Amino acid sequence: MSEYKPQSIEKKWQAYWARTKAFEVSEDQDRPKFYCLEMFAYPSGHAHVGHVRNYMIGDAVARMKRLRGFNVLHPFGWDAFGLPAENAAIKHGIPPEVSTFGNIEHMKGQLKRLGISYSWEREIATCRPDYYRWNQWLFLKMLERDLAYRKRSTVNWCPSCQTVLANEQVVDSGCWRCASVVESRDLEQWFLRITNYSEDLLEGIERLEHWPDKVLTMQRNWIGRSTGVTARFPLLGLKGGSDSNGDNGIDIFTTRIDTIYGATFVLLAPEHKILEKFARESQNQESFRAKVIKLRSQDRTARLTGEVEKEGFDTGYWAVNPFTRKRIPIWVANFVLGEYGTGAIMAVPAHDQRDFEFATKYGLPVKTVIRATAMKGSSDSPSEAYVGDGCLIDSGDYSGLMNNEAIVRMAQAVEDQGFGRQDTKFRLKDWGISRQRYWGTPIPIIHCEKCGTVPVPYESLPVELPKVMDFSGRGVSPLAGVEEFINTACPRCRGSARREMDTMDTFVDSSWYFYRFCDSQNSELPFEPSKAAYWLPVDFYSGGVEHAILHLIYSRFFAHVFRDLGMVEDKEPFKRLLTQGMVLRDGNVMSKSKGNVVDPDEMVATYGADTLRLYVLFVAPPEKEVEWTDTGLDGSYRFLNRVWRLIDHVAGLLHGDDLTAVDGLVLNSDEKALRRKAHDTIRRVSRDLGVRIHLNTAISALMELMNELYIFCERLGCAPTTRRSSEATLGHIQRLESKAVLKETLDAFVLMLSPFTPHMCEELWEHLGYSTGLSEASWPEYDDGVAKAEEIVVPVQVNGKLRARLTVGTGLSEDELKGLSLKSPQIVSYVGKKTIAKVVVVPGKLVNIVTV
Ligand code: ANZ
Ligand code: ZN
Repeated sequence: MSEYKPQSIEKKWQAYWARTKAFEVSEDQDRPKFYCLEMFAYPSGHAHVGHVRNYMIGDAVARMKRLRGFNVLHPFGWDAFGLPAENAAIKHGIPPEVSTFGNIEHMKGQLKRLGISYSWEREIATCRPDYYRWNQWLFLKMLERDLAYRKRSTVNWCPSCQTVLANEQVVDSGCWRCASVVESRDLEQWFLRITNYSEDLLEGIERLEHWPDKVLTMQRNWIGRSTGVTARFPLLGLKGGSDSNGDNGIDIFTTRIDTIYGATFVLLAPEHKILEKFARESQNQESFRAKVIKLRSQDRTARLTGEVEKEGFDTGYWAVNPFTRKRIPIWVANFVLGEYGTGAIMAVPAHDQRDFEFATKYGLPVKTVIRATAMKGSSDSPSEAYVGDGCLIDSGDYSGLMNNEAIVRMAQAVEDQGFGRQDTKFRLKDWGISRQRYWGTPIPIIHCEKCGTVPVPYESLPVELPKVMDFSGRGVSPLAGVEEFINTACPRCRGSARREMDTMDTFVDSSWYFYRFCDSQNSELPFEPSKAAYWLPVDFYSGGVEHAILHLIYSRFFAHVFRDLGMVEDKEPFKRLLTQGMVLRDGNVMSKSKGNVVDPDEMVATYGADTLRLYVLFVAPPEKEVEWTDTGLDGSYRFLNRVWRLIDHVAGLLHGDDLTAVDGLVLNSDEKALRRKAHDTIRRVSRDLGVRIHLNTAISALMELMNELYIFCERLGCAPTTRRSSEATLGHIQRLESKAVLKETLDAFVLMLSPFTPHMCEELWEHLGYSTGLSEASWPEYDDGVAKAEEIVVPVQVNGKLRARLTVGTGLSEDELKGLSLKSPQIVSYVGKKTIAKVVVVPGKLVNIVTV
C-alpha cells in the first residue's frame, strides 16, 4: 500500500497536462463547444484564497464539461493596466511594466500549482501592445461611426499635486496622497456613446435567463428608464429678451406632471448651462460663480445618492408655471444632477420629499395638490411630503381627478398646448473613457493646429506607450511630460502636431477580452469572426458581484458594437453568470488591506492543491460566502487520504479479470445495494454539476458513496482499515461479481471526483488500469433502473452504537422494521440476554435498540 503524497503527484500531473497540451483546444464543428470563463485577474501581486476560489469553481465546471464530451475553451489572462501599478511607481519608483510582469509571473505560478486547467497558449495581458492595439482599432471604428466623441467634462483636480485624480484616488473629498481638498476642473475628454444602446441594453436583460436576479435588477436600475414629460417653464426677467436658442425657457423633466399645480419653484443643477448666463448678468459675477462651484464640487456620489445635506441658493430669476400661470423663483440645488433628465426640475415640495426638505430649509412655499382619498382635514402645513396616489385638489380643471388619470390627461395637455412632450429618459450616461494616467492604452488621436483632431491611421497602430517615465505624479497627465511621445507629425498635413496625452479607462480592456481569447494570436484583426461565432456566447461566466454593473454593461455594449461591425452574431456575450461569494476570515472579507489573507501556496505546500480545492468547493455553495477556518483543511485532507487508501488498495485487487460486463451478472444483495448507490450518486452528481452548479452537494454525495464503498469492502474483508482486517484478509476478493461492481463504482467515483481534485484522480485513474489520462475518459452514465432505490440500507444500533446494517425493501412500516431488526443475527448476538427497554424506529432511516 502506498502513501498519499500530494506534492509529488501534483507535480507529475501538472507536467503531464502541460506536455500533452491537455487543455489546448481548437474549433471542432463535430463537437458541442463549451466556453467556460472566470473574470480575468488584475495582477496585484500575490493571489490569496479569496481570489482563487473563483478559479476553482470555474475549473470544476470546465473539467466536468470536458468529461461530458464538450470541446471546452477555458482561457485566462491579465487585466494588466490600472492605477495600483502606477501608484506603486509614484511611491516606490518601480516602473509599472516591471511590477506588472513580475506579478503576472508569480500569480501564473500560483494558478499552475493549483492545477487550474487553463489553455495557457491563449493567455492575454492587456498591457501588451498586441492586445491594446485592438482597443485603439476599436476606438477608431467607433469614431467613424460617431460612437466616440469629445466634449468638455469635469475631473477631480488636486491643487497641490497638480494632477488629475481618478475617483478612487479621492478619499473623503481629499487627495489620496496629500489630503488637500479636491477641486473640479473642466477638461476635453473622450466619450463612448453607450446611450445609443440604452433601449437595447435594457431589452436584452429580458433574455438573460441564467443570470442572478440581483444582477439583472442592478443593471435595470443603472440603465434607469423613466417615462414622463419634458415641459418648458417660460423665463421672466432675463435681460435682452428671448433668443431662438431656447433660452427663453427652462426645460424640466418630471415623472409627476399630475403635481404641476403644486410646483412652487424651479431647481437647476449647478452644472446647468444657463447659470453661466445668469452669472454674467449678475451684479456680483464672482460671488455667483463661487456659489455654483461650491455646490458642483461637493462629493459626486453623495449628490447622486442624495445623502448629502440639501443646499442651494436663489438665482434671483423667475419662471412661469405654465399651468398656474404664476411666477415662481428659480433656485440652484445640489441634489439636482446635471447629467440626468434636463438638469432642471419643477420642485413640488408637497409631494416630493427632497423638494420638501429644501423648501422647509429655505422657507419656500408648499402647496398641496394631491390628497389621499382617506385623508381628512387641513393639509396646510404637512410635516412631510405626501408621495402616494390620490385625488387632485387646487388644480384648476383637473381638480377632482384621480392622479393616475390626471397624469395621462395633463401629459396630453402639455403636448396640445405646445410647451412640452412626453419623454423617456435614461439614467445611463455616455461612458467617459479619458484617464489622465500613464498605465493604460494611449488614445490614438493627434491634435493638429491646422487639421484639428486627427485619428491615427490604422496602419500606424499600435500607438505604443513610451517606456521612459518620470513618475513624480505631477501634471495634467503623466504622458504630457514625454516630449518624444507627445511631439509628432500630423497624419494629414505632415505639420508638427501633438498626441493625445490621455489613456483609456481600463474597463475598455475588459469589455471585449472574451472575444480575444477565441483568437488571441491574431495580428490582422482583434479576432476572426468565424472563431468568435464558434465559441461565443460564453456559456459559464463567473466573477465577483462588484462587476455586476460596469464591466457587465460595458461588455454587453461592446457586443452590440461588434455586432454592428459585423464581427459577431450574438448581442449577448454571457449566457450564464455566477457571482461567487467572498471568502471571509474572522468575519472579514479576506483582503490584503485587512491583513487576513491566506496564501494558497502555503496550503499547497502543507496539504496539496487537491485538499485546498476540495475544501473551498465543499464548505459552501459557490455563490455563498465561505468562512475560512485554519483547521478546515484537515477534514478534507483526511477524506482524500481515505479515498486514496481504499482505491489505491482495492484497485490492486481488481487487475487481471475482465470486469466490463456488470449488467449480465447475478448480484447478491450487497452488490446490488452498492451498485444502486453508485448509480444514484452518478444521477445526483450529474444533476448538481450539470444543471445547478451545486458543487458542494455533489461533493457530499461523493462522500456518502465513499462511506458505502468502505462498508462494502469491510464486509468483503478487503478494506484497508488497520484495526479490523489483518493483512491476510486484505489479500483478494472472491466473487467476480463483487469485483465487477467495485470496478464500476470506483471508476465512476474517480471520474466524478476529478473536477474537484484532478491530480489525485489522475493518479488513481492510472491505478485503476487506464494509461490514457482523464482527458481521454468520459463522464459515467447512470442507469435509471439501477439507480431507483427499491431497497435501502437501514443502520441498526444497540444503545447508540452501530451494530448492523439491514438491506430492506422501501416502504416498510415501523413494526416490520422493528421485527426484522430484532431477528437479525448480529443484533441477536449483541442484545444477548439483556432486557430491551425500548426500540426507536425512524422509518427508512434508523433503528435504535435500548437495553437496560
Ligand atoms: C416633479 C415631481 C413631483 C417629481 C413629485 C417627483 C415627485 P426618476 O423616476 O428617477 O426618473 N428629477 C428629474 N431630473 C432630475 C435631476 N436631474 N436631478 C434630480 N432629480 C431629478 O425621477 C424623476 C423625478 O426626479 C422627476 O419627477 C423630478 O422630480 C426628479 F411629486 O418632478 B419630479
Ligand atoms: Zn494637420
